[in-house]
Amino acid sequence: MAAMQLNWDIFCRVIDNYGDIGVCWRLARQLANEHGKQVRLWVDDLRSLQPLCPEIDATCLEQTSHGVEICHWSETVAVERVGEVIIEAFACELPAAYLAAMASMTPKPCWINLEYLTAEAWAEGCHGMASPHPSLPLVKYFYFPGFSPATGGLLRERNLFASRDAEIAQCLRDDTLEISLFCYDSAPVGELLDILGESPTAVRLHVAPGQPLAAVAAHFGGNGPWQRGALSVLPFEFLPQEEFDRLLWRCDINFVRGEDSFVRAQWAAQAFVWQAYWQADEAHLDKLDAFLQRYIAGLSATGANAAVDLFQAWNSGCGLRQAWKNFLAARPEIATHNRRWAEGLAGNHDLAEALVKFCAGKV
Ligand code: TRH
Repeated sequence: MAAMQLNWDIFCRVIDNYGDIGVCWRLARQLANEHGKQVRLWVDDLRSLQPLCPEIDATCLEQTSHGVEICHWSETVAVERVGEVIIEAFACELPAAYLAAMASMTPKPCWINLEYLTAEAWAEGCHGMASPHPSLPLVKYFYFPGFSPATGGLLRERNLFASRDAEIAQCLRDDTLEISLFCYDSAPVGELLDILGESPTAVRLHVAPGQPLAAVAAHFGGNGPWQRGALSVLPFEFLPQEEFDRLLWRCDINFVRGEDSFVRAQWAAQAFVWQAYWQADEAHLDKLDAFLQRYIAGLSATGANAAVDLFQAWNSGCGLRQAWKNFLAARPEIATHNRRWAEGLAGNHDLAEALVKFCAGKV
């Protein structure tokens, strides 16, 4: 029966970094584990999934992990079965043979283009829009994640807040300020390190591998760990996705980037600083402004200015020193605000659940 929509195929083409596969991997697991769907995740680059899910074998063309069937997506892939729901992540363009197989099905499958996250208002207008295929009898629907009930929501597992709160409750803490760093190499990392190195109180900076670690190593030299005054800088190995979430829960301030870590920092309900993924024509700055406008509602003028100034300084490379000072002063208010912000967002539907309902309504 079509309305059951048991078989879901998610197609993911890795452009760069870990955001595309990070989002698809979370969605695939949630659909399988919370909604009982049989999910096949087609990925063109299994090596980018492997760090997030170390159990998989990046050379194996078909395997199952966390209840998800993971298939290597090559251009010559043979189509034995077409899902009842097909998710084309980030307009990755389905293989022509697969599209033809979709078009021959009765009833037609539900075809979704899962879009990138933005807080910009236009995403609300475009969410759910239908786009008929120019020549095949198929309709594609645009699905926009977002921060308001007029969008497709954000990925949030059912037990997420309970797991987070349990982890924080059992976390043994001293007075050290714990910070995680996951950013692009365009961020003013050297300046941040200098500022943190002057801290009168203990700071522990956990540095992600790749661009963040390269930026730190370029500033300090060597491979770390490093100690500068009261600042300890600790590189960490790439963590499985659930472990990365836990790190964010345990830190007082999280520097995050892109899309998926940005959302996870919000669920962590700790202070965070976001570096947007660079886009041509400074389009990422519109994304940043749109998010900040929503996010600061409810903060005092001082708290709002502190958050806006630090996000902007981190993204532009200008004014970090003063912005950091003001942010630290406002941190208690910002941390309280972030918990409220996360709870407010959780009042909206979670993306996986909303997507299941959306697709059921398109049969
Ligand atoms: O890696 P990113 O920069 O991804 C970006 C963005 O998604 C951007 O919008 C997109 O256009 C571009 O990729 C192609 O940042 P993001 O989105 O935070 O994704 C990182 C993923 O890696 C996220 O799922 C968290 C995960 N991660 C771990 O699981 N373990 C780790 O140790 C680290 C550092 C990250």
